[in-house]
Amino acid sequence: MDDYFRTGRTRAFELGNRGPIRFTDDQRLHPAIDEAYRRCGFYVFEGPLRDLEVHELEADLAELLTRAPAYRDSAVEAQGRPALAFGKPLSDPYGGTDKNYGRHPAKMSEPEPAQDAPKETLYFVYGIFQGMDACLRLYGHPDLLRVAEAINGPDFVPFADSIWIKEPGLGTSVAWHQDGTTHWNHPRWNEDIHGFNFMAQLCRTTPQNALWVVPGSHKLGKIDIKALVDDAGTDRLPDAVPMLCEPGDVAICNRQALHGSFANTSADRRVSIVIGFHRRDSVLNVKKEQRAGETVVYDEDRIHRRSRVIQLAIDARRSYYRTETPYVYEPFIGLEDDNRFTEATRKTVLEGYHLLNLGI
Ligand SMILES: O=C(O)CCC(=O)C(=O)O
Repeated sequence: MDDYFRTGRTRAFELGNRGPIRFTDDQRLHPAIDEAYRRCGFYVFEGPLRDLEVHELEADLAELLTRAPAYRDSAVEAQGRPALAFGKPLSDPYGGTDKNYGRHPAKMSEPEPAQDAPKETLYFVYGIFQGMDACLRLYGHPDLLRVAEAINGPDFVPFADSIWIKEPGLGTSVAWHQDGTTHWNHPRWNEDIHGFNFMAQLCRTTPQNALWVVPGSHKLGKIDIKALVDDAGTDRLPDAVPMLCEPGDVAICNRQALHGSFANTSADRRVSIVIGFHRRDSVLNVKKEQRAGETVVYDEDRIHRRSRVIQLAIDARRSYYRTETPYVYEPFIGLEDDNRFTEATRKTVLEGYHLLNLGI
C-alpha cells in the first residue's frame, strides 16, 4: 500500500491539473484549466476559500456533530436538519451491493478497526443547507458559480450536495464508481452529460485518506468496473491518482470519472463538502426512479424550486461577504427580491429541499 500511495502522489503532481481559478477577459474558464479539466476529468482549484470561510465551515460541522447521535439506531431524520449516514469503521458500505443504483459493483478491502473503535462512524451528511449557513454561503461562492456557468452554461441547475467525513482510523471506503446512473446510452451522450461535483476541502488530503480518480476515465462511457478490479487483482487500480488538496482548495470532478476512496487507516481526518451542478438539458423532463421506488419527472417546476436554493445562497453570501461581487444567476434575474435568504425562506425553501435533488 505504501508504494501505491507514494507513486500515486508523484503521478498526481505530474498531471498539471491544479492552480488558482482563472478566467479570460470574456468570462470563460482559462483555456489551460479547461484543457486540463477535460483531459483529466478533475482539477484542483487552489485556495478559493479563505481561512475564515474554512473555519466557519468547520464550526458548522462541529456544531452538527455535537448534536448528532453516535449511532444509526438513534438517528432521527428531523425536518429542517441535515440527514446522516453511519457505517461500521473501515468498512465498505456500498461495494458489491445494489445501493446507489448498483453503481459500486466491486468490494473494497476492509481493514480491521482497532478493538476500542466505536461500533459505527458518521461518514456522510446530506441536505446540508438546512441549518448549516456556512455551507449555504459556500453554495453562493461567485467564482465557483462562474466555473459552473463556464462548464454547464448560464442556465445551469443543481444536482445535490453532501459532506463526506473520513475520521482517522475509522473512515469508511467508497468503492470505485462513476456517479451517473441514467444517461450512459443517451443518443447525445458526451463527457459532460452527467454534470460535475465541486469538492471543497476542509483538511489537507493525503494519498491515504484522499479520493482517488482515474484520469481521463470520464470520456470512456460506462466502464465495467468489476472486470477492471478483477483484472487488476486488487482494489488499488494502477492508473488512479489521489486528489491532493490543502484546506481551502476546491476540486472539480466530472461525475463520469471513475473514482473511489480507501478506508482511512491513517491518522488524518478528511472532510469534503460536495456540491454538484448539471446542464439544464441533461435533467429537463428526465424521468427518474427514486430510491423509495416512485418515479418522478424533473419538470420545469421542480427544477425551478430546487434552483431557488442557489439564488438564496447567493443572497446569503451577499449579505455576509459584503466586499465580494455577487454572482448573477441568469434564471433568477428579476426574481432576486422574491428569493432573499430570510427566516421565512429558510423554512419555505430550505426545509426538505434535498427531496427535490436532481439525481441522474
Ligand atoms: O469523497 C469520497 O471519498 C467519496 C466521494 C464520492 O464518491 C462522490 O461524491 O461521488
